[in-house]
Amino acid sequence: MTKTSATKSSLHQAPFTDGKAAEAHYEDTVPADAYKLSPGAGPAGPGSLKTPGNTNDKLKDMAPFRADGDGMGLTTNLGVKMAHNQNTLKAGSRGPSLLEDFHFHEKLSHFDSERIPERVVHARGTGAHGYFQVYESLAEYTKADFLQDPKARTPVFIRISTVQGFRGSPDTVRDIRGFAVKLYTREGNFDLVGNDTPVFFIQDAIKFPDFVHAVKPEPHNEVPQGQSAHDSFWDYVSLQPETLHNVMWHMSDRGIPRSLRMIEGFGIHTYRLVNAEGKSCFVRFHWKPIYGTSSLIWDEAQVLTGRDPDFHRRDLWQAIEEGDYPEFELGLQIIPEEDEHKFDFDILDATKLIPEALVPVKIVGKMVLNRNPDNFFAETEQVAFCPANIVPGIDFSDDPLLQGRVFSYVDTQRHRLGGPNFNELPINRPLSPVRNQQRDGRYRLQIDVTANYEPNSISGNWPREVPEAKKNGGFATYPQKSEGKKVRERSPSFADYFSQPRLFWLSQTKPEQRHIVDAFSFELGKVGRPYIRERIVELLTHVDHDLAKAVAANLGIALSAEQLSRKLPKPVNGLEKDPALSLYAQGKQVVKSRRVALLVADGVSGKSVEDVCKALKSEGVHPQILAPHMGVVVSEEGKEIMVDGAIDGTPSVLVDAVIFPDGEQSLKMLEKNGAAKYCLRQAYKHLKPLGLVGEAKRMLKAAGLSEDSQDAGLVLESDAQKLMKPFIEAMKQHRIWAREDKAKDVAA
Ligand code: HDE
Repeated sequence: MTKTSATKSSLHQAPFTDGKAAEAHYEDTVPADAYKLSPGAGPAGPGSLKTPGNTNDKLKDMAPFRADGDGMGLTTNLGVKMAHNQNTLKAGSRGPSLLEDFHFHEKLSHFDSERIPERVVHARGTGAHGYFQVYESLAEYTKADFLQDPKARTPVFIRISTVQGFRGSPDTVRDIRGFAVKLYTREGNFDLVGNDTPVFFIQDAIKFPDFVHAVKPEPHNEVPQGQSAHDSFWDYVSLQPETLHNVMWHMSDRGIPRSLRMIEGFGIHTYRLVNAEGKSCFVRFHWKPIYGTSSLIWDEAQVLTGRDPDFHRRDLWQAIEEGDYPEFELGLQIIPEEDEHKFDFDILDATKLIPEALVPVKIVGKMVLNRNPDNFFAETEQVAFCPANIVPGIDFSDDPLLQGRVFSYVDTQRHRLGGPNFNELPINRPLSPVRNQQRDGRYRLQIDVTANYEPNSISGNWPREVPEAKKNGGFATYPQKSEGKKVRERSPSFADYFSQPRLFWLSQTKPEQRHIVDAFSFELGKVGRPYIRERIVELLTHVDHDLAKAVAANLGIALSAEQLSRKLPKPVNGLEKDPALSLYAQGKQVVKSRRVALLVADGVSGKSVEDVCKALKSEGVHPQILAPHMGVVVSEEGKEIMVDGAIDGTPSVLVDAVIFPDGEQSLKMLEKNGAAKYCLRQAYKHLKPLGLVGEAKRMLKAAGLSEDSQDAGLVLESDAQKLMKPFIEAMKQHRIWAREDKAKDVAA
């Protein structure tokens, strides 16, 4: 008989009433150290405790019988080695195939079942492994184990996704990005399933299917893919003004990020933190990218959907392979319980952000992504995130959107991953032990041996509840006071739809504002029904007159005097602007890890190339040598230079900046090379820094640009060493916004 089964029967125990009593009671029945977190303990059981857990130990009994893996032989799914894998079994080499070919049947039928349903939203995504580490203990706010010890690393898996498109849709479409992080803590999995905007489109989860139906491709022809530029989306927006705030973010440059390493992540909802004393505060979670925030140019994003539909996925992968590990700092906006009502908006409303200028983001730790998945399907596709996955020390607020999400994710995952046991898949499996009375179902991996009900006496009433405790206790919901009539109503405190969109608009830099106008104009230009376009412009008149006027002008809509004299919302808690809402208002960009193309041909100045590469590498920037052909080019000094890509296969949209090194022969060839000239013109149009060393300034004329085009980002210098300082400075601007008007006049 095992240790716990010898303890007192707990069949007739009174329910626990308070933490202390529970702790005492608990110690009475289970050895005191039973629940010590033992890092080595696998999911099978409590390690130190010799109790019948729900274990896979029985599998060990088979170990002596296992065959040695001999060589790399091919087998069936049942381990039978196969002598043939290229020809089906036939009656004669030209004869009919035979029904007995079990290997053929297995191979084909497994293949036939390879696909699972894609996610109903966020189908297109890419993942990475890494770890999270807190900078200093957050015991003051939370007892969550993974937020206590600055020396401890918690493994993470992250999946960043677009929302609208199908699994094979392009990466660079205008969309919100999902930002889902699974932290495999020693107290169970904590999933922070957020987006790259701090607000959501709707206030109540019951609207989600309507919203998603509206934004997804139109039902009659499944057009458009990966786009919100169509009637049903804008129809919905026009009828649901609560969507407008997230729509502003969506129409801003945030909708077309330069890289998934350069986006912010937001938990959006207000959550609770609870410390060991049971004191709670509200919190909003932020992920701040170490690589800064930056976006693509809209035309560039569209070109990329064809030239490299996997642009973001590839960028993330390459960065990890090259050691430019994406890093995001975790930030918390802490709101003491007593401050819940001190804002002009309701902190339970997910369409409202809490301006950082009002509640600063406290940076508390860092996530580093340092390992690519080994298998896309097993990891990125099968990973199941769920806002219901929280750990002791973290709890929900009454945000009605969050509460609906707690239900929806597990529900969809049962459908998508084929049953209730998806958390046993390697990517979802927690690092902490799993013991309970849940049983069976499709694809059960665990071999359960304890009693399948509680209370029980046949397994020593094991496993049983773990009382709440100051440290490493069981999860217990924060005892928030809650009472009210059952109603289907929205709180009047959710009713203001325009103040925050206005704050967002006013906080943008001039170029960002221009892009928002362009994005509204582009999207609404694709809307066939004029009355939908008019209703959106009407909504914009409540946000800002300049914005509404500019969009209306592009759509050929005349605004009435009443629309133009509409009273605008007042500042949010007195705040007119918050630079944290802009991508660019807060200063320079990080150049490390960016890519610069050097266009060369035979006869290029080797010294020029060397100087450029040296200067770039010293900033952590990756030079890419592009030439009319693959292989090598021979410099004017007679040295071979390895080519990284052919110019026509590596368009300028794949890099952040372009340099033409010096060298008479090389330039003569490039002046006649259409792809090289196109590269220069396209990079100019996309506002990228350009460097022309020495005689390379001739390329301007060849590309149909003039020396008048010169600006802070079009750097002409007699030698590479002189060029690199201003060139790197220009790269720190990310794009040369001052060029934008001039660039519009240049033909594509
Ligand atoms: Fe989701 N969402 N969502 N969502 N969501 C899903 O779950 C849902 C919402 C988010 O990479 C689905 O497993 C409802 C807000 C991300 O696997 C589904 C509501 C935020 C991902 C679902 C919301 C998100 C999802 C589809 C309204 C940001 C991708 C597949 C209450 C805070 C996770 C799946 C991944 C995925 C439901 C609103 C983010 C259908 C009902 C708000 C990042 O269950």
